[in-house]
Amino acid sequence: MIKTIRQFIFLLAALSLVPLFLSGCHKSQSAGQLNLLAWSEYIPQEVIDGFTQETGIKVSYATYSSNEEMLSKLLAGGTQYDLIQPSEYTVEALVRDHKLEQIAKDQLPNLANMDPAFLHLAYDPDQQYSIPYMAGTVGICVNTDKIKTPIHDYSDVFTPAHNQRIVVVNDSREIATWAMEDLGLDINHVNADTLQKITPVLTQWIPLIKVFDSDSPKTSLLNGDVDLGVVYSGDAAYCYEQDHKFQYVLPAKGAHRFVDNLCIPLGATHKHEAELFMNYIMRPEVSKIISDKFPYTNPNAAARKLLTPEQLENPASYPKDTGHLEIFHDLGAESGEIDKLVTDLRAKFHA
Ligand code: N2P
Repeated sequence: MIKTIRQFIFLLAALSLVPLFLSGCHKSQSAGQLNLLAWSEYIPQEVIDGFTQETGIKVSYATYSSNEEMLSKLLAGGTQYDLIQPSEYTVEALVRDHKLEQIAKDQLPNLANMDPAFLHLAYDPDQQYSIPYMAGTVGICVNTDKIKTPIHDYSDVFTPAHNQRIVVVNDSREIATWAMEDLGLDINHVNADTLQKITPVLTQWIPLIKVFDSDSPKTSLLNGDVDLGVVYSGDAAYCYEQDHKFQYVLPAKGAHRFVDNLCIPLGATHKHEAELFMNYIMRPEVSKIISDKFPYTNPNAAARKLLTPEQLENPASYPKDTGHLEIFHDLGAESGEIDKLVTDLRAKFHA
């Protein structure tokens, strides 16, 4: 008897799966595919699901935590990606090397929603290869319950008093830039002399760091594992939303202001799907979902109108320009030298 009931239940379950299976087959035959390679913790699952639901296009979503990691995944071959999310300096390099598809702008009516301040920037003056996704800065997030001394600059973060209380983004170029800013060096021209000058500074700073985390630097701040850090503004903004004891400080000597973009790698097999996705995320109500989840600086003017006053007053999402915000340019071969320096120092102190 039990056996028969079991068989019956099994039959019912199998039958209920049939329509699902059929519709699945049907969709994969008619609908497209989009292979997305994006920063971790940047595109809400809700946005991806909404896109799939509306278009039937299945999205496969791989992540990375630095531009350099994205480039190596892109160039490694194997998986063919249709959409990538490079920062300004990486768009510059990809355009120069003819590695991007030209975007069909007639497919992007929602481009009209974007704040012109984020369009036609130097890395893509004719807006042929990129659309801005989110912008932000890399700055200092301080738990003011724990840190009572004033924090204005990198040198206030990296002091022996903060030994093993610091989180930083796990990104060699960002880390080297803080030492360059501290020494008043040009962050976009790196040579042997620069490397020699920043080495003693980084040798002091790197051993003090407890956590290297680009995926979610907010986590160790929120759970009290560390008391301050140099992190992405979106992570600091999220901490501030949770508790105003987390304050955001843009280092007085200078900080990186980034614009992350969506671009289509040359030869992408699903270019049309990629353009549909670009246009979808530029809808104000979709872009708002991104800001709700990852509170960076939203370059979509129409979406910003949908944000709450609290969101727009968040000092990490929409900071006052200190006059010392700088964008990165491609460093060419020197970027490998920087990575080697930082990686070697880390290996030395964080065995
Ligand atoms: C989101 C990553 C932010 C990108 N987790 C910094 N360019």
